[in-house]
Amino acid sequence: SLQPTPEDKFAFGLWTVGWRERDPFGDATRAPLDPVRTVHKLAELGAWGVTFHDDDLLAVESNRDAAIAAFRKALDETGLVVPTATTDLFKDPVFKDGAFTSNDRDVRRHAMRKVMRNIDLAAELGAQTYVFWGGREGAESDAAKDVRVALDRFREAIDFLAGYVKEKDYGLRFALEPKPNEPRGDILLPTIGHALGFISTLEHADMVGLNPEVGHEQMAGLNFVHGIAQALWQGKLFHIDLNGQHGSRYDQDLVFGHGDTKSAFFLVDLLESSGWDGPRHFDYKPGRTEDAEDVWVSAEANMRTYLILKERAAAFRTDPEVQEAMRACRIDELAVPSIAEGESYDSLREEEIDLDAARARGYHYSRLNQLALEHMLGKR
Ligand code: 3MF
Ligand code: MG
Ligand code: MG
Ligand code: MG
Repeated sequence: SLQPTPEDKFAFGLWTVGWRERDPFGDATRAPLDPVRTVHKLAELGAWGVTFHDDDLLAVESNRDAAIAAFRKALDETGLVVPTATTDLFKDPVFKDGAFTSNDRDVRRHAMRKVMRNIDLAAELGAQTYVFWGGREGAESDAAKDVRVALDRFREAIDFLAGYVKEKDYGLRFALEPKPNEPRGDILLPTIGHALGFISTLEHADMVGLNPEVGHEQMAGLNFVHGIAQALWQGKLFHIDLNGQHGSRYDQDLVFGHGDTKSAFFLVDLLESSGWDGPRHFDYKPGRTEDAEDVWVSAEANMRTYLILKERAAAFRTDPEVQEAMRACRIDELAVPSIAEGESYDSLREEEIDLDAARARGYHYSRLNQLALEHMLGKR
């Protein structure tokens, strides 16, 4: 069915539907949205979870305790869960040169305090994942920042905060969110690959993984499905930000599937066939043109698109013609180890390949690709 239910594990950030659509050229086009209303509305639409930056809770109530109490009450009333939380380390001008990697040491210490305070709240609300998007960790000039030293400070902050979570026994895991640029000219940990490399150097590497976002990898011209596959392969997909993007331009944060739809199809196919049981978390922005009601139409569209693609991907996988086409492509042969168990170096050296036959052999991918497209378009 295309009606979302909590079993689908759909989650939205408060900052997504709550985005007021300020941009560098224009003022907000929508009024602030009360997080309490968001929680009720998301539950009504069949979502399962809601996520937030510390400051998102203050959208209409500036008293932090009152804001948290109202949010908690809405969660209790609706049964919506908080799988994930994060820190706003980008909006306040104090972070203009970065948070964990600002050249200003006082700012770095302030950033860590801000994170610790919200980690306490995240743990209280039962979150399992704490996300870090280092939106201001970067530079516009290669002369402005010693990147090697900045990475030392980045690592210091993540190690320190991971140590804090372990000491408190919160059971939270960290998920780093790569992004190549915007709002900084260049952001540290720009891609999934950079972030995986960084994580391998951490003291508490076991509890740190990734929160990749569709549009962020596509901004860098990369294949998101390949990035997610490698993150899964390394056991480092801890969370995911689903949205849409048209290639390498500014961060569009479109509705899921409203960008590169074919990539979205193969992404859902990968998540579903790999048994991903984490949140299907949407990090999109309703368009600047949309009014207060359109916001909910766009929220629904994310979930509906996911469910349609899930249906289409399952049909693709179970179609006997597709299975036959996959065999013709020898996709199963890739699962056979290249070297047999216990095989000697000499045995490999002595074997010969019929080069002319191998050169001539086709892989028949066009047929398979077309079958995928036809399933995706509902033609099969
Ligand atoms: C920016 C983002 C961020 C992160 C968020 C959670 C504001 O492009 O994607 O959204 O997802 O900070 O870490
Ligand atoms: Mg984005
Ligand atoms: Mg974004
Ligand atoms: Mg994101």
